[in-house]
Amino acid sequence: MSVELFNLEGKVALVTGSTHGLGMAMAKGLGKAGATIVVNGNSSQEKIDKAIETYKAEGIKAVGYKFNVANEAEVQQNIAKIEPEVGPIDILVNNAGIIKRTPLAEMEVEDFKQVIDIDLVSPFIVSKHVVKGMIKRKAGKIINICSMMSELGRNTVGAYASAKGGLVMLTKNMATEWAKHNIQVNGIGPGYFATSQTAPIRVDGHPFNEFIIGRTPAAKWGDPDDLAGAAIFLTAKASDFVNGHILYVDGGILATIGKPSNED
Ligand code: GCO
Repeated sequence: MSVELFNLEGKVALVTGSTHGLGMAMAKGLGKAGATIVVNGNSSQEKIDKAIETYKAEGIKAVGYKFNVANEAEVQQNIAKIEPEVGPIDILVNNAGIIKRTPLAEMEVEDFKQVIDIDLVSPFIVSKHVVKGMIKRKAGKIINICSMMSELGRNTVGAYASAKGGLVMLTKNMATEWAKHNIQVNGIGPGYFATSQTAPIRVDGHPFNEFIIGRTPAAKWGDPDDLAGAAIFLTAKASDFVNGHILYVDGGILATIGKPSNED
């Protein structure tokens, strides 16, 4: 097995929502494998600048672009700047996402639509504008960040689950249309990870915290760094014939029905 299979030296990787959390952990993995990271966020320039410092402190080449992935005009303008300023985008990770935890019967339509817009429509928008260059160059790697909720339901996260379920089919359809151009489009489905998004349901004593630990064969929350290997694999030469696949990184949750609470 050659290390070349996992080498990203000379590649440019745009990772949306990479100022913190899973996006940052995956982007760091790609950066350490040699890629230049295009860091994206939409909350503030300060947050992006701070993230860039964190990447650079770890020896990673990183540049920042603030834009809203759900706004096509902003996406288009920024992609048009990134390509001449940093280089052609070889790798795109559609990671930016939000969650709203509200029972469906009480959820405002506007809130439901906002979740679909950011978690499902924006991977389409960003990919649409990045893939044009990939098609011209006859090479590209795209990862869509899916979820346990791509496969399973859970009370209060219906909008998020609808978007993440849709994202699996978007991944398969992108792979179907773009594979002939030597573009691989795959998904990563993270299980339950310790991030700011899960902070409210991870606190000690919260019933959900214990539930997840009991439900996960690995018996723990994932560490965001556990995702780096999957991200490197799906953006490197090692995965050149892997297309339309969802790689679940979940400590085994989807492999099992779970166990009664009185069982070891
Ligand atoms: C929830 C969690 C999940 C995770 C993750 C699981 O409320 O159930 O927030 O949805 O964020 O996507 O894979």
